[in-house]
Amino acid sequence: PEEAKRQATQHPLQLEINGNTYPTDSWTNVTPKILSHLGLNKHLQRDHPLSIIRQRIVNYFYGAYRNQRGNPLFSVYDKLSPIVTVQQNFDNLLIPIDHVSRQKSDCYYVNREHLLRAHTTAHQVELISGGLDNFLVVGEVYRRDEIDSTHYPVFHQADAVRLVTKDKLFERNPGLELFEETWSGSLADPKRILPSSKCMDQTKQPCHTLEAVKLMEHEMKHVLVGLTKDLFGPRIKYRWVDTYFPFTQPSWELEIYFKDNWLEVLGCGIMRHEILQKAGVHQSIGYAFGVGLERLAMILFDIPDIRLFWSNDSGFLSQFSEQDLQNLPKYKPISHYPQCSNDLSFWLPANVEIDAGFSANDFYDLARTIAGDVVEQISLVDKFKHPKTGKTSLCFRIVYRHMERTLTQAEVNEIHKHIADASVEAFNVQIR
Ligand code: FA5
Ligand code: MG
Repeated sequence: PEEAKRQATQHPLQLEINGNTYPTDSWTNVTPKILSHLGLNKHLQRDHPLSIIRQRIVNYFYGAYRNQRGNPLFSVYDKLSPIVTVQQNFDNLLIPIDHVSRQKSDCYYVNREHLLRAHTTAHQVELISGGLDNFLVVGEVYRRDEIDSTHYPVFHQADAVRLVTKDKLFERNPGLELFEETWSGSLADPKRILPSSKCMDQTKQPCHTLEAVKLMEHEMKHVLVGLTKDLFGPRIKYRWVDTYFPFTQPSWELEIYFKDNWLEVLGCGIMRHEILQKAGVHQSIGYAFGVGLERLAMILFDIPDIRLFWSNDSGFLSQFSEQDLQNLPKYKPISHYPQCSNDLSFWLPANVEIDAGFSANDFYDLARTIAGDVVEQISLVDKFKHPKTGKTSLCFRIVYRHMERTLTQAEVNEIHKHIADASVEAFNVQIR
């Protein structure tokens, strides 16, 4: 615990990751606990439920698009390093410089220049620049987030890009055009990333013709509904919801109706033409989408807790097999160990408030680094300001549960104490 505390509260001068050395700086916020996920490749592990979902998606795309010789059109990249540059994860995708998703409180930064990818879309531009026009990217992504049964700071995504030329798109309607005649061919300098507020614009991009956009939209939605029906069965209820992504316009989310709720499963849209231009593609239009694998797997296998995907327990892993990809078994809980809930209350230092000098995500990371996966859930249950001192008091409820055995109260108390001590050290708080 002493070592965990030290590691959680300060960083070495440099980090050695996958044989590369990265200098640390004031942006560094990756923790050893988070870095321990690199290379685990659950999406490639034989018989793992995430690997089974990956294969179902890849096989669906292999079947949906074939060339004249009958070979799959799409190629798959599932071993790309999750350490990417700020340029790959944000700039290349036209994500505004002041966009919330860039914040230190939302991402795991190795340093000012490098981070653990927050979406598999980060690889889009390098692959297109390399000449690819139909591809899938699968891998784990990293986001700082709350902790509960459906949120874990590492999860998996599959992304796809499909580019088509005028001749291909209008095979049956020669004479139609991808680009407006009135369009000069130049767009705003794609290297200039402007600050801008998140605004939804479902109109087509000015450079595209309406025919081209409508045909692409139709093809994309047809394929994605096909994938959804392949996974959830032909009778699944779904709907399209307009949304905003900086890298697509127009953009949609696909939701499915599951257990009396609409659940978002993927995001997609018509690729911004500036991105293609930057990657050296001038004569094509493209669609792109990104889907989360855990969300699909939790529904399809009836897996109740997202942490189970990281379990090495043979009682869990032995329940799944890639022998029969079409027949997905329902997960049978091994056993239910009791939860144990402890509250931790403290005063923030004077003049410090939540999101002004103290971030709840920093506390979640500290707790996770010290206690590991026995922390099932953390929630902020109380917050108030002392009328006289002006100091802010916070109360976090930490729910402990071991995945494989019963924790004793004494064990929990000891872990809880370590978290309290480390909080004092890291955030200069005063335990109440
Ligand atoms: C993205 O990550 C976009 N890059 C997707 C995209 C790609 C849009 C290409 C357009 C073109 P979003 O943050 O909504 O978007 O995540 C995409 C999907 O990942 C979600 O629909 C969901 O299935 C999954 N996902 C997102 N956050 C979580 C989470 N915390 N836990 C589990 N799954 C998640
Ligand atoms: Mg979303």
